Order: sequence, then structure tokens, then C-alpha cells
Amino acid sequence: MVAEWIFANGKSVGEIREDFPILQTKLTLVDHDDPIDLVYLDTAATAQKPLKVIQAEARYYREQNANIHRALHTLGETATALYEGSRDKVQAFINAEHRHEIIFTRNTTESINLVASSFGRSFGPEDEILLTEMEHHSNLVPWQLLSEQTGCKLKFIPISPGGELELEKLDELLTNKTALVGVVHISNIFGTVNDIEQIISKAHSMDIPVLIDGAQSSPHMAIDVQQLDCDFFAFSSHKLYGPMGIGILYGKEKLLEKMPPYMGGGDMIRSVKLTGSTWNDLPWKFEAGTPNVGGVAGFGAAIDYIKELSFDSICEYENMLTEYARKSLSGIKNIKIYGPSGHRAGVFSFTHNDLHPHDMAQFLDRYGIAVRAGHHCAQPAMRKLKVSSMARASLAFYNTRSEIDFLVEKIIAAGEYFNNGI
Ligand code: 7TS
Repeated sequence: MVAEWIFANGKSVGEIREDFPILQTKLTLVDHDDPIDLVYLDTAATAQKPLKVIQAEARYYREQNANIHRALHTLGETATALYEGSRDKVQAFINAEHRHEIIFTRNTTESINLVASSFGRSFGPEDEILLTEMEHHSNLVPWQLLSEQTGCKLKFIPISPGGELELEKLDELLTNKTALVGVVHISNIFGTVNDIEQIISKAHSMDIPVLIDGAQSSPHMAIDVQQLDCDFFAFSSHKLYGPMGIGILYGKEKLLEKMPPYMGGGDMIRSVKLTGSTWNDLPWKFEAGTPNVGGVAGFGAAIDYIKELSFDSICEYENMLTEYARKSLSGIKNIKIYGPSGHRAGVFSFTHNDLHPHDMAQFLDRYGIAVRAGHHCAQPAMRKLKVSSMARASLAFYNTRSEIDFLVEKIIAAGEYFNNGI
């Protein structure tokens, strides 16, 4: 059935896989004679890149490389047009009202740090920031740093043992002191798709702005920031099939206008005197120094690629694959899968009764299966569940049911191997 799946661009899953050079290469293991196929199940850490993305970045360096916004020569204008053209693509991709609401950063982490440093600069000891217990460290530590600097307090929406937010506590947690709510859209450990619509609507009824960490949602569902009405939305190109080193911060114009610059330097200024400076317009006020133009060009190509596939068909295929993986993994004896059974993304963290997640990941690696093991940069959530480490398999539209069957087979084999060894 999956083999016959056809995406909106007319391609089958097999043909889609051919778009990704790394999925065609073989892995050479240290003590294996023959190279083996890669079974890449770590897309939540970073997605693989289609050839068009690699070519766009390479083409920039081969044919278009120049610094932007400052050159009068043709090459500089070409590079500027490429960079600003990608901004237009991102604007359309998330349906932002204005192109200047799109700021290029290095990654989701930097996007959130930008908001914490700049928007949070005016916070004081009377202010509260409401986060959740399932945040990735990148939506936690910047607020801890801000709390140290300004005295503002951090509060948390608790998580249930099933890896869901206890939203019934939201009404008492939101107070007239809450200055910002920051919440992850899709959890990178549980795969939970959080009800951010409810959170945004409740926060807005009290005039509280909301920041969404969209690192894990933006690759798997269409994002419409105007419909969501979120105030900030942070995500990374590298999780969205684009190059590393590019992040995006969407912010509502009226908030970005009022915020002070995050970093100082070239490009973000209008005029500089020895004693003080004035700032450039949005979005450049927040883009100090020479940016990663080649990466931004590659990200533009990633957006084109996703648009061609269409989120309708990506979601339909990934939902089917997620349900198949959930059912298959649930059938394995001695493993525990974390996160909800429904309304979830293809991120499956699990532990095995008989072996450590790191042993599991290393065992699977012997068969070319790439999964992640560890705390997944969400230590508070792990601590709450009293688990120090989990193995995690995460899916994308280039994965297949036979890869999941292979994963299941090898998880079972790992259990048998370690049991026999004891
Ligand atoms: N937020 C979430 C929910 C994430 O999953 C990640 C990265 C980030 C923020 C940070 O993104 P970055 O691009 O700034 O690094 N998550 C993971 C992961 O789960 N495994 O490796 C990186």
C-alpha cells in the first residue's frame, strides 16, 4: 500500500527517496565487510536534504557569492535578491502578514534567545513567564537566564505521565502578572501535538503574548501564523529539509517594532556616531552582521520542495506511517513507549526493560538504523517521568513501512541479544 503511495507532485515514496542523495549512499561500519543501507529514523534531530537544496546552496557559492545589502555590483545585487527572495518564500510559507515580520537567525534556539533578550529586557521581578514542563532546553534556559538578570519568575504548565499538558491548570496559572507564554507546538520527546490554539486564545483574552516553539511542528504541518494568531513563532531550517545554520523568527510587527535590537553591528543600523546609533527598519534591525546567505538560499529551495509535495499529502502519508509505527512498536514485549496514542506526531521515545537506551541505539546502528538516545535536551520532562534516558525513533515522509518493520525486528533482536548475554 505504501509502495503505491503517490504524493501531490506525482511521485511515489520510492521516487521521493531518490531526491535525497544520502538515502542512496551506503554506510560503512567499522568491522563490517559490506556497506549497508541507511535507515534514517532521526529526523527530529535533523532532517535529510533533497538534492535541490544541496544544489541551491552549492550554486550560491559557485555562481552567486557576494555580500548582501551593501554592494553596488551585479553579483551583490543577485545575492541580495536571492536572500530577500527567500524571505518572501518564508512569509508565504507561514502566511505572515508582512515580509518584515520574518527574521533570519541561526536556529530555533537563537530565535528564542532573541525574544528573551530583547522582548524580555523590560521584564522585572513582578513579571511571570509561563512555560511548560515539556520544553526543549532552548525554550527554557534563555528564560532562566532572563530570570537571573531581571528577577522575573518562571511558572510551568505541568505534564501528565502520558506526556500531555495539563491544560485544566491553565486558568489558575495565567495571572495578571503573566508577561509571556512560551510553549512547544510538538514535543520532541513525546510527539504530543499541543493544543496551542486553546493556549493562545486564553492568553490573548488577558492580553498576554504567546511564543510558539515550532521546531518540530513546522516540518510536518502547514503553519498559518495569522490563523494561529501567535505573537512569535520560532523554527529551524535544518529540521525542515533545509541547511543547518538558518533559523527563523516570526514576530508580529507591532511587537518587533517596539523591541530593542538583539545584537549590534553592521546592517542593523541606520546611522552610527561614536556616541550612539539609530536602528535600521525591520527585519534588518535584528540581523546584525553578514548572514548565512547560501543557507538562506538553500532554505528557499527547501520551501519550494515542500510546497511541491504539499502538506496535505505529507500529513496524510506521515499520519498513516505514524499510526503504523505506533501499532507495530506497541506490540513489542518489554518496551515502553512514551507520549499519547492519538493526536501525536511520528516521534517515538521508548525504553526497554532489559537494556539501556544507549545500548539499544548502538545495537540498531549495527544494522544501519539511526535513532537517537539520551535526554533529548528535555531533562525536566525526563526527570518528571523518572527516566534518565530514552531511545527515540522519529519519522519523515521519506521513511517507509518496511523500515519500521526492520526497526521492530531489530528492537526485538536487541532484547534477545542482551538477555542471552546475561
Ligand atoms: N525546540 C524543539 C522542540 C526541538 O526539538 C529542538 C531541537 C529545538 C527547539 C532546538 O532547535 P535548534 O535547531 O535550535 O537546535 N531538537 C533536537 C532533538 O530533538 N534532537 O536533536 C535536536
